[in-house]
Order: sequence, then structure tokens, then C-alpha cells
Amino acid sequence: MLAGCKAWPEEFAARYREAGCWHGETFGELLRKRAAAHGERVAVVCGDRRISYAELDNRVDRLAAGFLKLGIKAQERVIVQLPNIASFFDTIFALFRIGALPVFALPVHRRNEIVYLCGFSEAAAYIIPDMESGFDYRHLAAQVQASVPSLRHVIVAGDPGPGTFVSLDDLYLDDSECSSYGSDAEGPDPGDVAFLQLSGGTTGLPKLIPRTHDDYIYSLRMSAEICSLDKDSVYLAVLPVAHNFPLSSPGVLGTLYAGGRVVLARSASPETAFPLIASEGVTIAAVVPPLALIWLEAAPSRSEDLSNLQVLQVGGAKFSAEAAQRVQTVLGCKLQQVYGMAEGLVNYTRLDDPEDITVHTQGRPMSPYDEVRLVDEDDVEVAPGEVGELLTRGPYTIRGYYKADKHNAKAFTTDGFYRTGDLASMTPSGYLVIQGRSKDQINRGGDKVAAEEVENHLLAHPSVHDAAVVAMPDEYLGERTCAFVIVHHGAVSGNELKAFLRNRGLAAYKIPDRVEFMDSFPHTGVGKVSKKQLRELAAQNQDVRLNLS
Ligand code: OOB
Repeated sequence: MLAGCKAWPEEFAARYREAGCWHGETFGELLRKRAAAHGERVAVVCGDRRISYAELDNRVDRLAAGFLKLGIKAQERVIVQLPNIASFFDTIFALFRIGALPVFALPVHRRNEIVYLCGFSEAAAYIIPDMESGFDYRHLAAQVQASVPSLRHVIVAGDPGPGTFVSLDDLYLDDSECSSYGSDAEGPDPGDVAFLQLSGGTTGLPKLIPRTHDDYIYSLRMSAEICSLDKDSVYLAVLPVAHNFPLSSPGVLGTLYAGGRVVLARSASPETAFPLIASEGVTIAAVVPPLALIWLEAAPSRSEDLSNLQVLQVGGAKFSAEAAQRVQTVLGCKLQQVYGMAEGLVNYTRLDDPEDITVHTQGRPMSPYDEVRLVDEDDVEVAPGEVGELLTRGPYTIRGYYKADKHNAKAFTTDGFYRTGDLASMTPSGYLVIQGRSKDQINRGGDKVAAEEVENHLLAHPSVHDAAVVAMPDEYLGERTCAFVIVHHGAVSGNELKAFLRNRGLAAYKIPDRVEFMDSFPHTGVGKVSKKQLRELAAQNQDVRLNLS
């Protein structure tokens, strides 16, 4: 396994193989088989382009050869920051085929995140679009390359500009040239890491999640089965496809696994998504709760025919029961709640579950081999029905983050359970209800913000003496971010601090929505900053100085 990664103990690996979870197949082989089975069927729709399975497979071979020619080697890391475009699939499957490892960045990530990812993963290449949503990724890449000199290549889907960046389109070799770069020779082992996902994070620096071919393909197979995907399924990707939810739950990869069709949307707005649902006959789509609210609001006044849509998946953050109740009547489709995490475990409500379950629970684990425990602060299991922290291990849940031994000792129990930091209860029939969170994270409508990461950036400002970042309730996003700040000298405004964070290259979703100044922080009995009290203050939305005096 890749250095810096923790494999499953052999007894567990053997169990998962014997149980038929791990089939010993790689992503490269998977696509090859789908191309053989579904050849001319459309795999991916992107704007006017319709790409068949056979064409995708061929493009992947030609690009894989191009990557090899460029000097990208097996096990090398490649930061992939692409929006919902067809090249995303060529790119990741080509990297999978040669055993190079995509590191999935999100389109919203900026200099701070990308410099860190490139440096920490010792990336060989960084793959970007030219422009997207008015942002020029080539400027970002130039800054990244200046900070990470070891980065060998910047590859651009689109116009690479005048400098040294490489055009992705130019990398595809002709069929005749491919054999000399032997992309089929010595593919990766199914037990190898296939790619690295970014964790939502709770610490100062983001963590990387190594997922293997075996474990991820198993999660696709189970997800596709639970969501009844087959070759007639049409999946609409409105969320950024690099995120675990639209990537694999069952997402775009689960749809390709089932031989279905992936329709890529450049925007999640009803104006873009609804016409695609109608024209492509979309059968399943996945959204985060704030987006579900927008769709619910828009649907009654729109004229598109959404009748093909059978399932709307909602996940990434808690979906209110009130909104959940409206999905079937307003959109005319079944609601499926999805509670998952890039570290592994994914829970689904099932398509034949009664409404009471789909509305009020976040589903149950997808695999019979998922182990779930709800524990108290001493790791003792709570009584049935009680709330506890959810711990989990299983055939597609990692045993450790990449190069993070110290953090792993805290984030995993000694017997290999991942501490999700989520507080949940379980119904008698085994469904989970998410009740809150013990981790120091803000879930901003599905975007996860690690409080400590933002606090560290605030502390870098010369006027900031101390900072504490907490969630405040928000009707639309569920939560927004409030930063409490103590200044020790000089005057600084909230807007100046936000600009300071932006200038440090922090992604926009991590910039606090609100900044409040205080003279001192409330403390707990043991002298720690009481985030509980700060959350209460933020929720009250009052003058915090008066509240504390
Ligand atoms: C998904 O993955 P991540 O890694 O961005 O975030 C995981 C965290 C969970 O630990 C939990 O705190 C929260 O996001 N979460 C939910 C939720 N789904 C995720 N909280 C309440 N209700 C839900 N339905 O967000 C993710 C990965 C795969 C599938 C779906 C979501």
C-alpha cells in the first residue's frame, strides 16, 4: 500500500474478500468491462457532447498514454480540480489506469488549500480548467507553482495560456502511439490506494483520505444496488463531482458502474437543472439540503416535465423533517436521505421504506458488514434509543488518514473504529437519526468548515489576540460561521479580517459569515473556551459585549 496509509488488518481484509465485498477489480478494468458490455450506449452527457462507453474507454487509454509520456508514474499524486465537465472522467480514469493517484480538490478551493494539498501530497501535477464561473484557475496555478517548486506540471482543460502550462487536449495520444506507452501493462493492484479524498476536517490542516480500488468499488456496487440503478438510469450531477456524495453515493461512478448515463450540470439552479431533468429523462439526482429547498420553492412555478425523476437524494447535512415531507408532493419523486462521509460509511433510507422513515431518519448503513457503535464520552455503548457519538468500521471505511499518525491515534479507536464526531441515535429497526455533532466543525449547507483551521488563519493577523469560530443557526444553510475575536492591539474591523482571510487564499466558504469582537471568552469549568456558550451567544444574535458583562 502507498507509504503513509494504513491498510485493514489482514484478518479483516480476508473477511471482506471472503464475504465477496472486495472483488479484486480496479477502476481501469471496470471501465474496460463496461465498454465491452455497453459500447455505444451514452455514458456521459456534457452540454452538447454525448460520450459513449466505448469512446470514454478509448479516450482514457489515449490520455493514460499521454500521462505516461509526460512522465507521470504509478503512485504519484495528481491534484485534480475540475468542475462538472467530461474531461473529469477521462482524467480520473486515465490516472486510475496508470496507477497514479488523483487528489480530489473542489472547484471552490483556493491558494491556501491547493498549496497545502500540493505540498503535503508531494504532487507531480495539478489539473485545472482554464476559466470557470468567472475565476481564472491559471492565475491560481501560477501562484501555486511559485510556492511549490516540486510541482512538475500544470495541466489545463481548455486554453493553457502563454506560459509553460500543458494543454490536457494535447496529451491524448493517437491510438497507434498508445501501445508504446503500455497503459495496460502492470496496472495497479486492487488493494492499492486509487485516490485521495479531502476530509471535511476538524483540525488546523485538512486531512487526506486514501481509498482503495477494492473498497470504493464495493461502495459503488452496494450504492447502485440500494438505489436500483441499472443501464436505464440517468443520474444528474449538480453537486461538484469530486465530492464523495455525487462521486459515489451512488453518484457518477455508481451510475457508470451500473451502465447508466451521467448528465453533468454546470449549475445546480432550477433554471439549469430542471430543463436537463426534462430533456434527458433524469431518473435520479442528488442535492444538499439548501439546494433541495431552492428546488422545492421553484418547482410549483416552473413548467418543465419532471415526471421521469424517481428519486431525489438529499444528504451532506441534516435535512429538516418539514422540508423532507414536501419532496414527494412538490417534486413528484421519492426522497432518499443520505448520511455519509468521505472516510467511508454511507447510510441510505431505502426506496421502499415507509414515509415515516424517509422523512425522519438519515438511513441505515449500506453494507451488512458495516459496524456501527453509539458511545458516550468514555467509549461505552449508550442504551438503545439514546444519543451517542457514532463510531464505525467496515469494508469501505478507512483505518487511517494519509500521513497523519498522530491525528489517527485520536480519530480512530485502538480497534480501528473511525470516530465520526457525529451524535446520533438509532431506531429499533436500525435507522440512524443525526442529533448533532461533537466535532469542532461547522456544516455550512454541506460544506464543512474546520473551526481550528479558520481560527489559525485569524490568529495570523497582527491585531488578533485570540479567535474562536462556531456555528450559528441559519434558516437556509442550516448553519453559518461566526468568528469571535479578541484584539490585543490596533483597531481592525470584521470586514478587514474577512479580507485578510481572503488574501491568505482561503476558500470563500471558510470565510466567517459574521465576526464579533469580545474582551474575553467564556470558559468552561476546566478553563477551556466554552464553544457551547459562544454558540448560544451567536444564536441569540445580540450584542455579545453586553451579554458577557
Ligand atoms: C458527506 O461527506 P463529507 O465527508 O463532506 O462530510 C461528512 C459529514 C458527516 O460526518 C456529518 O457530520 C455530515 O457530513 N453529514 C450529515 C449528513 N450527511 C453528511 N449530517 C446530517 N445529515 C446528513 N444526511 O457529506 C457525504 C458523503 C457521502 C454521502 C453523503 C454525504
